[in-house]
Amino acid sequence: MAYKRNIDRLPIIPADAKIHNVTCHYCIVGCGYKAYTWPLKKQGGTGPDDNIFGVDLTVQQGADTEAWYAPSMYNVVKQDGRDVHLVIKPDVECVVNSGLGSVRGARMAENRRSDVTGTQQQRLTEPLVWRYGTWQPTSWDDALDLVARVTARVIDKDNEDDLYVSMFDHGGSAGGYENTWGTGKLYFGSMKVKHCRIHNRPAYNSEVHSSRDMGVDELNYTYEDYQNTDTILLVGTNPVECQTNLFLNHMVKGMQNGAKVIVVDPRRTVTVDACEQVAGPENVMHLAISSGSDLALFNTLFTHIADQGWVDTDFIAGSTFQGDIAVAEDAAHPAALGSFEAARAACKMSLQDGAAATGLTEEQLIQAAEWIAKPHEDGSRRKCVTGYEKGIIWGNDNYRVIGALLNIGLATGNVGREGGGVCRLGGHQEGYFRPSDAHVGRPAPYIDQLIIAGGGKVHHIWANDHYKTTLNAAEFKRVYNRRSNMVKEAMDARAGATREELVDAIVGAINAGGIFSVCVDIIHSQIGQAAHVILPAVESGEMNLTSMNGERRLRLVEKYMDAPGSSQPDCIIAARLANHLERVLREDGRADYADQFMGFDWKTEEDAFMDGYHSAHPEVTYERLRDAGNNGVQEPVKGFENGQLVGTLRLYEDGVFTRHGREDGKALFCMGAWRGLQAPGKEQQKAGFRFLINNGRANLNWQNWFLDQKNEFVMDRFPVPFIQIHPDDMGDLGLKPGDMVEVYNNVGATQALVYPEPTARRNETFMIFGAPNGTQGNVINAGTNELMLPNYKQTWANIRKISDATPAAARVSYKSWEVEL
Ligand SMILES: Nc1nc2c(c(=O)[nH]1)N[C@H]1C(S)=C(S)[C@@H](COP(=O)(O)OP(=O)(O)OC[C@H]3O[C@@H](n4cnc5c(=O)[nH]c(N)nc54)[C@H](O)[C@@H]3O)O[C@H]1N2
Ligand SMILES: Nc1nc2c(c(=O)[nH]1)N[C@H]1C(S)=C(S)[C@@H](COP(=O)(O)OP(=O)(O)OC[C@H]3O[C@@H](n4cnc5c(=O)[nH]c(N)nc54)[C@H](O)[C@@H]3O)O[C@H]1N2
Ligand code: SF4
Ligand SMILES: [Mo]
Repeated sequence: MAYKRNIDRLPIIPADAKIHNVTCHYCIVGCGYKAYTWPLKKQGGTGPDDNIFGVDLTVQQGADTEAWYAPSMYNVVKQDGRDVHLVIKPDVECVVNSGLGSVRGARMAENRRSDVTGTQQQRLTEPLVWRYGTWQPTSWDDALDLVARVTARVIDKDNEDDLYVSMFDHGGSAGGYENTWGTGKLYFGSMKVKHCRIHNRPAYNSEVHSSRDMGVDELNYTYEDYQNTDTILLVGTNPVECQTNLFLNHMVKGMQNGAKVIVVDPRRTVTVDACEQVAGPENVMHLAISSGSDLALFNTLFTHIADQGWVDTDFIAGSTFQGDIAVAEDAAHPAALGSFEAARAACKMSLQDGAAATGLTEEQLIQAAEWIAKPHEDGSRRKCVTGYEKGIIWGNDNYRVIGALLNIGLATGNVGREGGGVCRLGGHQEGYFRPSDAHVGRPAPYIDQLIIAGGGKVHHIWANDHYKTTLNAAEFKRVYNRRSNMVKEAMDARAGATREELVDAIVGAINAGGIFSVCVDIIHSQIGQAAHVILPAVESGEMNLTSMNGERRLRLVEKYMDAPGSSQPDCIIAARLANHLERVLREDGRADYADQFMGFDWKTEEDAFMDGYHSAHPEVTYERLRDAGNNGVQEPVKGFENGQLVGTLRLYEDGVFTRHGREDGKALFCMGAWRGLQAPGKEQQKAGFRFLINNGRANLNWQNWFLDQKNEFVMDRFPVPFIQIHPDDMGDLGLKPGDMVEVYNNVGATQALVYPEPTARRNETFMIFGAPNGTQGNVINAGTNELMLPNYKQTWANIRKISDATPAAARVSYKSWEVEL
């Protein structure tokens, strides 16, 4: 058990503690927190003048008191070189979370690196270079010189195709406007790297091509829309566990105000359970569709709603494309786009066919259509807000499915209206600001497959770990280990050589099929085990960082602690790498090319912010964001009036749709008919293996466990990844709770601990993704949609027992996750 959990007292925050604005850097919701710091040798007192809360702490506080914090919200960290107490607690004034925390955000403090309390000692403190058969610590100049020299050998002014880049495109945990600009300016400004991919998918593309092509930005509402709507439609998302305070602070209020809820998910989630408890089961529909059948569902609902005349004819006439086809189906558009009537014809699906494809009853389909679109008795329009996420983004036929869902929102006039919106619920926070990526092309190159086929000579990796989180991961790791080892062996063979000799040796190994790998991370990750140079980055809180949340709320996280060792913000690492590339190219006599790497004389993250985001949004500065506090401003920022930034509550309130870049400002409908499991190899896998290996997230774990793996609270709960299985299936396989199983199929294998789940359907399991000791991605095949969107969710495999529960697994509770709220 973590030491703090046994602690019986914590220091009182003194009245004069320093206060910093913090947006939780984990999920998209971006809850407001305050970080309090004060010198180690000082403590507050119980008197109202002696503590930050200004209350008499000798008396019992009320249940909702703010004058409180939990052990997980406390740590001792360095600030300006001195030890300070740190408390990071939820901010009641923040409209996003109104003082709520979550099991992730409320542990931000305990997950900071501390030399006093010993937390997160895994954090990297200095650059490491592969030398003498292992990783050796070194200076930034030494490490970056090697990276620059090797990189410079494989790139040229008009050909950067041998440099492969994997980079985050988000805000919050890594990313942020500073860091996406730093990396973006380097790879898309100085260079035009086309062999790049994003942290969560094997290409540089959009998660929601169709929404954008239809003219609709995917984050178009404001969270309040959940509070004043008639129906909340949740598709392929599990907000209790993944967007926790959006659920608790906004969706729950909506249900309390009378909203009905429809959840589209093949499995019963804790979200379904929580909605039933809040709204009453009669106001909640769980559409437990067959895995991957969303398109059939949406096309059927669209057809029925249109046939009943429950559409918003004024909106369709005024704000959507009139005519037939606006964009034809082609290699870049997996469905044609056009008018409402054209889409109605193309998507036509009867209740009978819809029921057959989804496994639902016709009654369920009719009721869902009524809850979404049937006007009120007085004839007024029904409001419906739609939130969707990875169940369809990483699901079957991404382009058509998202298009079909948006068709319903557009047809019913629910985009750009109060109580409406068709939005991604989101993953990380957002913070994208980069030069154009048009040179990448569409469809974008499938980077993982190219690497597996021997492509790429130098690979720069920024804040992601494909070993744990990509698809076809077993094959990727096998090839990547072999290719990076070729370079390690060449380096080992030249131990003691000069820099020039070493670079020659590396380039020799690269040309023989090796890959030189540079990993920028905050810990020594799994793909980092294959890397030759490891560069330590800082996290949110160790730098100033701007990002926006799922309702486009832009905030500044103020730096409240020192970075470990010599680690640097990602934007500064990108700048120093650019500086070194410029120098090396100039030394090489390639002055023209070297000139392209100028403009990186940033000293701080604020310099990067001013050079990037601020240049396009001149009214936004750190100072103004600091003043805007944890409520920030909703993008797009329209101006600065009376000392305040002026934002935008909701997009498209004027009924003009622009995301596709069309001059007419009209939204398009998507003409994508249902076509079964679309990605290559999925139908065969489904036919060949017994169990659906549905996969995704759980409340406690954050992403690939990069911090979790050194956090006792998390590891005590799940020492290894779980797989939820119906007890009768467990019986068939001779399994007990906690047993270790191997999950295997035609592309790979992985392992997990068995967690009984009585609400699961037979032969349908759910496994947590991204764990360090059981990568679910090992059993996902390489199949993507036409635009290289991975289909992580539709995976089938067999299961066999490996061992009885290990001692760590035997201690775990296997109780139901459905708890009384
Ligand atoms: N099977 C399956 N696979 C999936 C998914 C799924 O649902 N199922 N989901 C996909 C999705 S949506 C996502 S987002 C991805 C996640 O995949 P990844 O992006 O690979 O996973 P993260 O855990 O977000 O990776 C964060 C890495 O960045 C490092 N890091 C954290 N903060 C910083 C920082 O400030 N700077 C730097 N340089 N490094 C930092 C961490 O140590 C960690 O190694 O997984 C995808 N893969
Ligand atoms: N606790 C926690 N929260 C997180 C994260 C985390 O790691 N931990 N990661 C963040 C990130 S980066 C992301 S992208 C988001 C993801 O947030 P979500 O998308 O909400 O989470 P997932 O668990 O990936 O998938 C959501 C649901 O999709 C369902 N699903 C599977 N197949 C299908 C299908 O065919 N159709 C439909 N309709 N549904 C299907 C799954 O059963 C699952 O319940 O979460 C963010 N929040
Ligand atoms: S809901 Fe998301 S943003 Fe809010 S505290 Fe939890 S992890 Fe952080
Ligand atoms: Mo994500």
